[in-house]
Amino acid sequence: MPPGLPRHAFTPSNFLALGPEQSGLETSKVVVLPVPYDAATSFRSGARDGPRAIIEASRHLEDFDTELQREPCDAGIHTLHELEPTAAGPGAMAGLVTQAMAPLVQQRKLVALLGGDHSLTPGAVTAYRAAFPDLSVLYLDAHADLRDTYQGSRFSHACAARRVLEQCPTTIVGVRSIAQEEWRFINEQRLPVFQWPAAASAGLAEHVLTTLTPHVYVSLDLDVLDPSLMPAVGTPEPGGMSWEQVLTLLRVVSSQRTIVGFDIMELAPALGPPSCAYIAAKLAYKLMGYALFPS
Ligand SMILES: [Mn+2]
Repeated sequence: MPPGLPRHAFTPSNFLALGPEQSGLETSKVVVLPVPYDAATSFRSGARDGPRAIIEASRHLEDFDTELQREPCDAGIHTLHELEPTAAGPGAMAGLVTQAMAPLVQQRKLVALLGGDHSLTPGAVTAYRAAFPDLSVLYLDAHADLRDTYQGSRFSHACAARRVLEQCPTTIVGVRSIAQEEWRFINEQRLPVFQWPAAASAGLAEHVLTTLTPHVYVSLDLDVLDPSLMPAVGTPEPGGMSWEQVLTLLRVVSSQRTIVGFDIMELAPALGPPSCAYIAAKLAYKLMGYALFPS
């Protein structure tokens, strides 16, 4: 920073607007990877603007987490530059995500992928699966994303959970929109898919836990939340999970399993009020806190 001005005259543009002592790559346990890519969406696009909006909104969060009674940013949060999209298609883009994340995962960083559309998640899981052979994925989404192909592509965001399932056990929670072919596939394979609101009960978290291995990657499509809270998504579905239901599930999972990485996907900020980017940022910071300091 230029000499002659006090440090508080400059707001860092990283996640949580952290100063250099809390955001160096070497010393940070958490690494934020923004990926402004939405070429694989099917309805309304705009998720390419999600990462920037989340990081911008995160500067308005308090560092202190009242539930955990500590500042998770004490572990250090480094924000990478945005990963540049490729025009070679979502399969190639997911490959770039794997490449970008692999060295970070090898260093046991907690990588927080900010999307971007859900087609990026299989690439993140590839990086984590290489480092944690017993990995499982907790996949929160209004949609099952289990089609084998969609609109001519195996790498559409509507196929993301199918591509994840090919790599490791996958548990899907919050589903309330499903194609008949997905319905048949779920029943044939006896997949752990918790449909909403039918699965909403006090025992949900314990039931979900029985499906998860010791190391868990959390993939969260923001459309799992009810659209009254989170309208800024490309494919909103009524009847979704509440803020408290999502946090309770994640907190219980973090207390019984190790959350090694996560993503927050599909925020399309132009499709809703500014509160949506703030909610997405807060969710990312809550997940960092749960993963770093399990209660
Ligand atoms: Mn979805």
